[in-house]
Amino acid sequence: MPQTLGLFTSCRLATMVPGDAPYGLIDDGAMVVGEGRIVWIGARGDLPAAHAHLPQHDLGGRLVTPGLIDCHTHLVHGGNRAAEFEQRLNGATYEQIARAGGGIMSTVTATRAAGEDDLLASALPRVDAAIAEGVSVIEVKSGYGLDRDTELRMLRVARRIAQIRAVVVRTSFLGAHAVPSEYAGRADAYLEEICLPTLRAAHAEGLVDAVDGFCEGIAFSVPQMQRVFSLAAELGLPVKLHAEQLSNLGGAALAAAHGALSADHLEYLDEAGCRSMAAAGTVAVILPGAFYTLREVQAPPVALLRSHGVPMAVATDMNPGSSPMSSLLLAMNMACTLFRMTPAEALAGVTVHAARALGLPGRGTLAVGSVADLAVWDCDHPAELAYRIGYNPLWRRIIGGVM
Ligand code: DI6
Ligand code: FE
Repeated sequence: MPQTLGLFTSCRLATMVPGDAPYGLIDDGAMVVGEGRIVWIGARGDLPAAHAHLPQHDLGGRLVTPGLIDCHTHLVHGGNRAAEFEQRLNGATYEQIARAGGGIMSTVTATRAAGEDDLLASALPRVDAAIAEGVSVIEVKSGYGLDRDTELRMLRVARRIAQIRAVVVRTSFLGAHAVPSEYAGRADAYLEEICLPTLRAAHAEGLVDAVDGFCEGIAFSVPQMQRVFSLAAELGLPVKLHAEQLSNLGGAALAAAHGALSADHLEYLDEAGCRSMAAAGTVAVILPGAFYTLREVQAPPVALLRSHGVPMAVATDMNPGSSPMSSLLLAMNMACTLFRMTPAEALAGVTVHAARALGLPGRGTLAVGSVADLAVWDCDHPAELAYRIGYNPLWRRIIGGVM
């Protein structure tokens, strides 16, 4: 729908354009938006006379950032695992719970049992929590079906979210998330008979934007992930990977060798893996919610990633087991407090670098040509976004330049 030009004034702009001032900050900014995109942006005093008489929106001196991007979630799933949380706090171990059919398989069971409408209904409050914090793009993975019908159903639900909420959804096929109990001890057979054919089917239905996997001792090995990535390449789909979360299997180097958009978690990443990621331009997605929930002790090597110039994104990993967290603002705070990222890195991690982790040019920064999806905050300075805990200063989102 064509839109007339509009002018936003009286705002502090955190453009997040790399290389500029910290946060790409413009103190007294102005922004001209048309057709859903930014047409002009800069200091108010530099506004060209041609734009000065456009209809004006006064933002009351508030802070404007790009709409936030949560680039790693498992938000479509059945049930929850609060009972297991309670069991663990009453002394049961994760292994005991898993052996009793709990853990990830309990979510698989609940997800398989849920119809498409039920899955959608249970996902929406989580989506709405993200939107309420200024999120305008959210990634959603499959991976709790582990059979053809349920994997496809999860991805259809993800697509439906974008039809009923003002949010962009990017899907990742995560059939290689876990080996389902009916294939216990037969991971290769699961890949051959279920995972790979389901990826083809999901792609044929237009349900897949990227291909993901869980490369870990308890999940899939490097050679197994290689098979999944080969099919992704054949289908022309970009890849990403849960890598080095609980141990170092060399997953990050594998991902980088396949030109991955991102490698995610990375607590056990070593310098060689870091170099491979830097050379390939693969984004490191930092997920403090899982680290916190699992009470991990080895933090991802943030200083190493920084020194090698690997772009770092930050995401919630919103999932019912290892990261039952929907707050991207809290993820930013945790990335700073637990991992010593700076507030500027945390904000870049949920904007410009998150966009890159999803392969979305034209998002995550405020620049001429960028999509005018904005978050407007009752804040003076962008460091406030990562600083507070459990406090949401969002004033409103502006989607496609529309107030
Ligand atoms: N890494 C994780 O921590 C989660 N998935 C993954 O690939 C675990 C998901 C769950 O416990 O449900
Ligand atoms: Fe995950």
